[in-house]
Amino acid sequence: MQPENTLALPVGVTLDRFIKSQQDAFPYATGELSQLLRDIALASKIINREINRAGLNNITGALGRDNVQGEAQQKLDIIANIRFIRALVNGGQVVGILSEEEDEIIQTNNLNAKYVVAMDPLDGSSNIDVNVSIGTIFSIYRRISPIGTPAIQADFMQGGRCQIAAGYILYGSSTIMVYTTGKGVNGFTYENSLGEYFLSHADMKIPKTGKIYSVNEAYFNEFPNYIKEFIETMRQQSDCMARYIGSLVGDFHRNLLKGGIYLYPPTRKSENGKLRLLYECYPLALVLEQAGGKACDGQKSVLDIAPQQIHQRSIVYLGSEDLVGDLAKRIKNYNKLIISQLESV
Ligand code: FDP
Repeated sequence: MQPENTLALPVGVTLDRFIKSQQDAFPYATGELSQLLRDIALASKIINREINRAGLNNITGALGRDNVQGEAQQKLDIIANIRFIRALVNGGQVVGILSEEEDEIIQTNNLNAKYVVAMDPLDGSSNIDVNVSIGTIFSIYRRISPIGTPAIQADFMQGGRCQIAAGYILYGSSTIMVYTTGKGVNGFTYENSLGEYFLSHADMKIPKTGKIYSVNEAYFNEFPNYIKEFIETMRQQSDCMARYIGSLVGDFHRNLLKGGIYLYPPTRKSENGKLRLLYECYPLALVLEQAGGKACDGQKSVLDIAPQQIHQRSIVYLGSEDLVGDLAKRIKNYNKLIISQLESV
């Protein structure tokens, strides 16, 4: 006979309970950040549902207009944008939202709210129509504008180290929400039948080194020499692997679990890189640093880049400490060489 205690095994720790237990560790916490994280989780569940029905609902394909970055907006980009904004407006904890899909910051009219959110509601849009993993990335700041007034751009331009929470949702073979509030990184897998996220990846740590490099090699000939040399060195290692989905959240998540490096170097088309500092690079850099990895733009830590514009782009190298460290060293040596060559002219 099956022992009774194996008949109904515990389902695990839900995201809500986890958030609550973290909040209880801070005696003066008011619960507003916890509510905001729940609102983000709720929006992601709705988007997860939309994505799963995408092929059936006539919501794939381009909308026929470009976003502020000049990129063709997909219908699902817009749906995710609306869903997130609605969840954050109704949740009441956010005074302003910066979205990849909107030129200007969005005022929620929750004038007494303490927080602002910068987000890419649906990243990797070129993958939507072909059933490849896509993601949401978010970054949370405590506002610096006075309570009772609308959000201002400066609320979003505080710099990466001022983020009080950041994370992403990956809609992949399963849906997972990974986030940090500056005390480690935890991942929660979505259980469709219960409609709940459950803690599945506690205290995530990226391996110190790795064998995977993720870069769009179609641009190889355009990369600076130090990037070409770095890639050549990786290729020479036994069991090295090139893995590039072309969907940032998917590439990032795989490397976080397995160890590796994601590179978006300067190219002819994107001299300053392609990825957006405020709602792609900063949040992933915070997750990475909290998980023991490194994020840099070749000169400095991504979190130390001073923001100039809300939709600014950045060169970015994200990954295992040893790999990003090695690349940063090469870039430094290359820059020294250039300076000494210029001085000797
Ligand atoms: P996409 O243009 O499809 O939205 O954030 C932009 C992004 O995707 C990332 O998700 C992805 O890693 C990268 O661009 C892919 O760019 P390339 O096609 O230039 O490699």
